[in-house]
Amino acid sequence: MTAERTLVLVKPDGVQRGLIGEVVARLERRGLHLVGLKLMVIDEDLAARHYAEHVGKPFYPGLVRFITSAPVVAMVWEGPDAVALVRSTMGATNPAASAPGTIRGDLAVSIGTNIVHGSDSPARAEVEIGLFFHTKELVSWGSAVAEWTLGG
Ligand code: DAT
Ligand code: MG
Repeated sequence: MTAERTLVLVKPDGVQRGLIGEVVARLERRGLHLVGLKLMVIDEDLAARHYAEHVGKPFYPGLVRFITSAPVVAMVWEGPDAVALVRSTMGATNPAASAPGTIRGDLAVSIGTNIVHGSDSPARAEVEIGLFFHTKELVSWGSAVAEWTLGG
């Protein structure tokens, strides 16, 4: 089985609202495996690299202002199909369209402040993990319950 990795951010609104534990708990309960974690403030340069695909869109300046405005929690989660599993646990970008039961569908009302980021493809995940973490900050550890979550 190939384990995939993906970058997750608890965005400034999630940290300010005390939802770090809520996001971590949902991903842990889903069965994914945490391999990197840090609290940090994103600077303008990192924001520009992370959100490069959105440069030039009308919401881009506000997005950069928001993501650099207060600390975030950056994490790397691992598991089969980790990218897709995180995206489905997050819910749709616009909370008005996010299904109840998802992080955004349960906890967010605004597209600008939607609590959580997750990489949108395995290729993008690799790039984003490299932006936020040094290889030595990622810790691989054997999960004693893996056979019960991953089907052995
Ligand atoms: P996602 O975060 O679901 O991957 P995205 O990559 O399309 O969504 O956009 C990145 C973030 O930018 C998103 O979480 C919130 C913000 N954003 C996207 N579209 C927006 C819009 N139309 N108005 C305001 N903010 C927007
Ligand atoms: Mg995105």
